[in-house]
Amino acid sequence: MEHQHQWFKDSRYGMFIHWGAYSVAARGEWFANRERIPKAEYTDRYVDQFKAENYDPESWAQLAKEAGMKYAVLTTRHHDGFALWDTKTSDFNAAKMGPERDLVAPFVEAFRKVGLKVGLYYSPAAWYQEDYPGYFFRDWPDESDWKSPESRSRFIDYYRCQLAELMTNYGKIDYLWYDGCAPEDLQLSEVNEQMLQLQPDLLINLRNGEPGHVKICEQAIKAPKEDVMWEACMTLNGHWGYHGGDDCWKRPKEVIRMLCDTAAKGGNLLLNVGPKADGSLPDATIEILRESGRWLSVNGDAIYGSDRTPFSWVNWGKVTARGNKVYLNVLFSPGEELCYSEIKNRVLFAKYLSTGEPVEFEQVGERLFIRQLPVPLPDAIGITIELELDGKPEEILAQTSYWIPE
Ligand code: FHN
Repeated sequence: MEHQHQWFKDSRYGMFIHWGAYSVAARGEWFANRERIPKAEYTDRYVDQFKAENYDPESWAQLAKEAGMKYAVLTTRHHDGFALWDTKTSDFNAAKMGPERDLVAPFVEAFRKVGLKVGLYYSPAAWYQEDYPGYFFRDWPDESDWKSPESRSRFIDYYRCQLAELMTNYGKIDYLWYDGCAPEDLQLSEVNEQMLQLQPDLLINLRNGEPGHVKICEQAIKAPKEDVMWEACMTLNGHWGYHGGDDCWKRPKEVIRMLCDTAAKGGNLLLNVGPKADGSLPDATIEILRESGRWLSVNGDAIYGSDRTPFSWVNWGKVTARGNKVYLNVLFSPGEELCYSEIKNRVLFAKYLSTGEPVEFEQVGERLFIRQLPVPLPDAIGITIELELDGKPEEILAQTSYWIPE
């Protein structure tokens, strides 16, 4: 890993923000495609009604900080093609329509101000852009769908110019987050090279070809076989964009379980929020991030900068590691006695991470016993025991087979 990207590993946890004209409809970010809405109707009913009147990115940044997140990625332009910044490539943007101001600059300033890293999401797909093959494709158009070679090259000029604007107009950008929906080879390698010239320390996800740095896994926590930077992006309910009817919220404990899972596998969790059209965040989002952030504020050592562990799964939570420390993140009480039988090393010391209080333990051969675990667990989300080992964590048995095929 290049040194300028060390922040990504140290962070392990970020905020994904899906926000745009589609938030007006309050039924997610794909409704225009699913309901075959023509551009004129989309503009009248959604873009022109998108006012962002309560937009306060400082409150988003404050919440991200309270949640224990270390970076954030904003959707600067989603599949609808409506840009949240003052692009010169088209008037279909927030500075010319709807809010009638650039919404990207305040986001970058607010998150930078509280010391978080800043990422910009960009969707190569642009349903309502005149040279884009069209907006009613079930998924993504392919090569044969271009209206003409001329419209294809105009689209490439448009998309390259927009990316250059984003990587030039807002100072230092830490992360370029492509969405994997490019029709086909849009000169991606040249574009990524160009972005790295504009932003030498830039981290680029691997959803739009090489050069890139971060493998993306969506709505699942599956580590790539090779030990590379990777990130799982997950929704907090069932939608990325704000959906007024979707109350299937994940509980704070599920957020921490996901975070321990990605950290144990040497990856990051990019957890999504979907602000309403006015810019305010749903109450449930705020509550869940604050409560999971409370756990992280006293157990962060188990997550930030974690290494990929050689360990498998346990029946009381998740095991993470960093250096010669192993963290038993007990999320599901096993009762007073916890037995852990994966560590080859000698355990030198054990303590509760949140209080620093020493924990009595006994190592009998391959089995580690902790016998006076509090019942119920004093924290509704769970408690973490830090083990100091006599060296780099080693597993007794390497995991070679998986119930769930890779
Ligand atoms: O279609 C998009 C979806 O709306 C959302 O933006 C996710 C986030 O990773 N990406 C696409 C689906 O893969």
